[in-house]
Amino acid sequence: MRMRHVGLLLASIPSLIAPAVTAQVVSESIGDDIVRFHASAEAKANAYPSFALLDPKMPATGASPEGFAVEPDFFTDEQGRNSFTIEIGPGTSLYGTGEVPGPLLRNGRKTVLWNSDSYGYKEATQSLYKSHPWVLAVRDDGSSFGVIGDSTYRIEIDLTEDITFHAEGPEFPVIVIERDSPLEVVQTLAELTGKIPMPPKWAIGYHQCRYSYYPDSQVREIAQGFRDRDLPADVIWMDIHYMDEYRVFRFDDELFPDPKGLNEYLLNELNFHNVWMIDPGIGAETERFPPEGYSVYEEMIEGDHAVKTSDGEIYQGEVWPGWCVFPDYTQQRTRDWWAGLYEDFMAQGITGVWNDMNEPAIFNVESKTMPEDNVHAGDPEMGGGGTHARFHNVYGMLMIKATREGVQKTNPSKRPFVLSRAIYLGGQRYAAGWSGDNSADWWDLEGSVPMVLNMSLSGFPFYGPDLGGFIGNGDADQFERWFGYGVLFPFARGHTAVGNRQKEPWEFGEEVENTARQALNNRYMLLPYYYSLFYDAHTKGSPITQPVFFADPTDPALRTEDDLFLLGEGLLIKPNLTLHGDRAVTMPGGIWNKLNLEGADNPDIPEFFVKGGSIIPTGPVMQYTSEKPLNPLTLVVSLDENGRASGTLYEDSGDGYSYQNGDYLLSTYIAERIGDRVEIRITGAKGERKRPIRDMHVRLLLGDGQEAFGSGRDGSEITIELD
Ligand code: NBV
Repeated sequence: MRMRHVGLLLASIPSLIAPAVTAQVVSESIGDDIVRFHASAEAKANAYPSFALLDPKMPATGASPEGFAVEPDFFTDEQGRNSFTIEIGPGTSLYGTGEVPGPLLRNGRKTVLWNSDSYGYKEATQSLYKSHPWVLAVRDDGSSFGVIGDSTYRIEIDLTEDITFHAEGPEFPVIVIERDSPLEVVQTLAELTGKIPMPPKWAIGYHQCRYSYYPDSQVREIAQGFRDRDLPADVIWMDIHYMDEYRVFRFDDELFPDPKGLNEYLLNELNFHNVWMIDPGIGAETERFPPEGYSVYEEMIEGDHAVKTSDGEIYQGEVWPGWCVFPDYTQQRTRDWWAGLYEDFMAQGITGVWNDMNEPAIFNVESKTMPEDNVHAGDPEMGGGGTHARFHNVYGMLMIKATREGVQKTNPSKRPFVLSRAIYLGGQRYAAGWSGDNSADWWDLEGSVPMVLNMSLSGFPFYGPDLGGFIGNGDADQFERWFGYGVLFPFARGHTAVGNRQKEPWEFGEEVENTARQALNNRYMLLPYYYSLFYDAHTKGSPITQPVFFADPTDPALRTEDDLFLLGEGLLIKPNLTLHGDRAVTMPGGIWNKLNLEGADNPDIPEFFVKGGSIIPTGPVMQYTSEKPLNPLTLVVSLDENGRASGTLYEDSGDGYSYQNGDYLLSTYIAERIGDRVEIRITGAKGERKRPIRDMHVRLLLGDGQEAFGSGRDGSEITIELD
């Protein structure tokens, strides 16, 4: 354990600092057991405002606490990069670092934070689409700390021995969160960097996508296909082929002559929401849009909104429409202009927006992005203008900030839904995310679990992979397995690339379709639980998916468990991640009662286990999230060793903001074994929403698949007699 030093004191009286001590590390508290370190008083004075933190200039709250256990050693490495190392003790497990391929445990690995279009990534790929300068460290005793290296520049995170960050930019602050458990560290990360906004309920249903569904008649047919086959789904997606010559905010008038009519039909006739893609590259040729030209491009030039080259010219890079210009989202006025573009767009009945290619991805250059010496204007709040090297990793995040604002403004009474490919630490404030262009193979199928978990441990809960794989056709077995468990991820979307076979759940034959139905039915039955977990993420910053070591952070055997995951603290998911389902897993200790949902005897459907002490609220199977009221409410009860269990159910109107004025109901249910009977009742309710008059069923899990049942009315006590 290391002791605190006197840096803060010196930093607060800079005039007294003699040159010899200016290299003294400065440390200051920015919250309870949260310490920010600067390499020196000078580094502190020169630090850029933070993009990760909710408060870019988060003030110190006082001196760092006595005996704070973690302290970075700042140094310059042989390549001249500003670096720091935090030593870790034996038995310390490292996680996080954002969107990373390969196993859950990150000890021994290197990650390079540089948002990259990483089509077909595999385990050796060091940079994916997102940048999270963040490591979660779990000590052998389960106590934990988290480290933010608060720089936007390219960073190499080296976990081969200790925790070392090398940044290709100026000195930067290091923030350390010290807590008793990994869960508390992740919750505190959310306090600092922002919790997710509450999504509209439809967005936690199933999403169907393809690159691309077109023309509009195909979109209708696919949505209808779900309804005809009783496959629950809420959303259908429009990828780039809807655009007129790939111009964003423009519709191809042959393929999509009436987007508004399409969206209205989908919503009113089929109860499907829609999401449409918008990329950052603005096509620079105007002659194809006579007579008035392409106004998005023209406004961009007239308004001086574009990123410039180092010579001060407007930068052009090639993407889908050919030569493109790129909005400089580092300026408020450009973000406002961009947000305004959504007004007409959303007026077409659009319910959600997908921002792709926002690393930004550029074709035909080796770097796959714009030159690092390009220039962004940068408002003073961002620390002024600077090179693309400084703004690259936050380019996508600033884009979705503007997109979200625009979408929100057009429909102030609705909760926006935005999906983004590029993200920086804190990006959960603006959008959900997905794992980009994965492949239809078993490595990607099994790797989805640790990927989702490490994103979750990096403060990003609303995330999932392209189910079934983006690149390649895959085969029926693999699609069935991936779909069977993957629809349980917080963001559940099937997607595949242009040229591939159709991958709607019915396209692989009857067996696969049946598995897909079971999987989707399970997701929709669990909606009351999911929605409550999203509310926990929104209010407490709790991760929705959790690794099993969260169930017992002191058990070293759980630290490397890649094949299992938890939904919240109470529900464990055990998929078969290999074709023959023959890989051993380590279950956490304690009581985990098996819960049989649909497909309990189907190896393509995962097994479900409920933690002793938990109550999981479930509802009826539905074809879309607003199809039926929650009636009956079915509580799945798993008692702990003391014969007790508890759980919460969050309900509100499913969209809009009335919940912020009390229009919600948050019920806490408890179960208690008293002698030969178990009593289930409400112990607390918050919110002003009236409890619906409804039936309540109880499934009391007794282990080995045995259950006892009870039923009554929600709000009154239910008793189950055990014999
Ligand atoms: O817009 C087309 C695709 C999209 O389907 C995919 O999900 C993105 O990750 N997009 C990338 C552009 C090109 C893909 C080769």
